[in-house]
Amino acid sequence: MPHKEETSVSIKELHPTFAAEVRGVDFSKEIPDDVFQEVQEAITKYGVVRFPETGLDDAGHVAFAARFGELDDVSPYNKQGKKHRLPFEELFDVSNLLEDGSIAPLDSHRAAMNKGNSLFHVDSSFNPRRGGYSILKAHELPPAGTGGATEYADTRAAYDDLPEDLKKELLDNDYVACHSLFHSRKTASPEALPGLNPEDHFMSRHKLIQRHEASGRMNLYIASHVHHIEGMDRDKSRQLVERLYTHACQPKYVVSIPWENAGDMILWDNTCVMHRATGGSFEGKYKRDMRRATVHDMSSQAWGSNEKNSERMGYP
Ligand SMILES: O=C(O)CCC(=O)C(=O)O
Ligand SMILES: [Fe+2]
Repeated sequence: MPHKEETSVSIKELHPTFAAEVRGVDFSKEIPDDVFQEVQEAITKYGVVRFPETGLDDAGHVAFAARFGELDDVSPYNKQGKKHRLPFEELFDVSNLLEDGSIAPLDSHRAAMNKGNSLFHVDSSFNPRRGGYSILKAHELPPAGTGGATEYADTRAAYDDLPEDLKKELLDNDYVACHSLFHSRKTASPEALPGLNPEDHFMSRHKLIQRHEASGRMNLYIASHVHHIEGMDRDKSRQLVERLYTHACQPKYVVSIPWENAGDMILWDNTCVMHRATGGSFEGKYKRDMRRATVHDMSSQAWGSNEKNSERMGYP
């Protein structure tokens, strides 16, 4: 074994099976290759990596994300007539703010669409090419103690713990799940998007059980976006999706990571963990300005069973 030089990086585990905090990465300058490699090893192993107080601005955030691969952007959302508040198309606005920077009223369409993020999900599984890494940074936070943590669920551990007979059924049948952004939005806010039937729109198809290539471990690729299992009787499909989703969302697979300071950043791998936003007393009262860059998945499973095209979903 060649001797590996020590870097400044230190790792603290945040949960018994996944998620870690990484300190000692100096974001104020170009990150050396050996440090970046340690970050890659950490995200492969832990699925979620928290970097406290990065000091990164929007441009630095986008540049860091771009080191992982090709970035997704917000153009499909803006095609629907929305104005983008942020200076980069590669930054998704997951704040509780309107386009003019004011707090979105709780009864606004913006708040209704944001509610979808409070269900455990993976990013962009509803597009032909799914999301790989997401990198979320706090720009402005509500006062401490008013809520707004982000939670993560370990879907590799959830798969490992499934009963053997269910695992066998899943593997033998190699089920494909159909994902829709409209479905999760309607689940979270049934009154929003009236007259819109997810079944009239594109659904992205991805294998329900797949190997997470970077770690070699099996993963249950499920999310609030899953509308049904292809080719399965609808009642049976609903029961199976509900059973697997409820299983993966159990508290024992979940870690809650609070945001402490502006500049805190969390990197996660959508192909082996789910995540969700949580509410709190800040809602409707204080700004929570969160910005996210998402890297297109680059594994062999990135496109699932979808046609390779640049179509992506957005909502009105
Ligand atoms: O606001 C959060 O805590 C998470 C939002 C979200 O789902 C995302 O950034 O992908
Ligand atoms: Fe998300």
